Amino acid sequence: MKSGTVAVIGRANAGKSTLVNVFVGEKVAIVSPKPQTTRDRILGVLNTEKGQIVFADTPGIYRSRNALTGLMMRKTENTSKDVDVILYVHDGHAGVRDADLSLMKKYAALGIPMLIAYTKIDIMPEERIPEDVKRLYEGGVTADVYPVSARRGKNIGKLRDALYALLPEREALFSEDVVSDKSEKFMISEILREKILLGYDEEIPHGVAVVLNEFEKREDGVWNISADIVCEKQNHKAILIGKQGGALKKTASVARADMEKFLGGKVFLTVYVKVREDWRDRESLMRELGYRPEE
Ligand SMILES: Nc1nc2c(ncn2[C@@H]2O[C@H](COP(=O)(O)OP(=O)(O)OP(=O)(O)O)[C@@H](O)[C@H]2O)c(=O)[nH]1
Ligand SMILES: [Mg+2]
Repeated sequence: MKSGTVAVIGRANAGKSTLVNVFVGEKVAIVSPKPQTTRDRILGVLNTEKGQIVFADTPGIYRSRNALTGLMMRKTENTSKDVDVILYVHDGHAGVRDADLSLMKKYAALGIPMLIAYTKIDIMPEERIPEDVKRLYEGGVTADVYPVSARRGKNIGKLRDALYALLPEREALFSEDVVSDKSEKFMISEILREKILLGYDEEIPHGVAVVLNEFEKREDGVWNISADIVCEKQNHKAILIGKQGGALKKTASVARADMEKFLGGKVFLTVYVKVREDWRDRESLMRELGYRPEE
């Protein structure tokens, strides 16, 4: 059977996690309209009669000077070097800039087979696609380009077949019932972070980490979950909580609904907001909050 790993790489907000979720057929990575949604490498596994593809979703390429971004970018770089195929995801709707060409050429130069997913074609004029593909080619990018829409499921099958064609004949890396390398606990904390990304202006979620202090199924089947929302500034705490706690209540209630879907049971959720001044620039705090370099 065919089996191997595919690193999903590209700029922040390009649509990588959405694409991985569509391939896997389950939500293994959270998604939001804000850049830097994904902070870890997340494996998502697809099994078909053709074989197994292990997608490695990665933090999107983003310029920002804090230590957390530095750590995220190292995770992306390390992932790109140790896979069978690179799937470079480009947001077609955003157009093609010189910086995109440089990034594509940088990853192509690693010498690993590479395909380009030119995504979000559902929200752009169709006639721009061939023009952009020509611009890529003339700009020195020779990888095959697959126009897709993860949101509409367009051309996903074609891209999947092209990926299989590049994978070696090999035994499966994961057993068939595995969809992700991340734990339920990780996904639960990510669900809460996703709702914060969706519910607040950019500067707030970028400085938020979620830590679960309690994650336990009671005898009556109800999940007891208690989470700290850790932010980096005192005034962010006030915004997160909102007037009479309204904003936090709303966030927790949307998060709880999604957690219940994910766990398939009732959830009792308690959230607290804490401040760890500028944690994104302090290695020891980053570690404490779960952001560590890979071993
Ligand atoms: N219209 C449209 N929107 C899309 C498509 N794919 C993703 N999006 C949207 O684009 C935004 C970013 O998607 P993500 O999947 O989080 O992007 P990402 O590349 O993983 O972003 P980072 O993790 O921040 O690097 C979200 O609002 C998605 O809903 C698509 O095919 N069509
Ligand atoms: Mg992502």
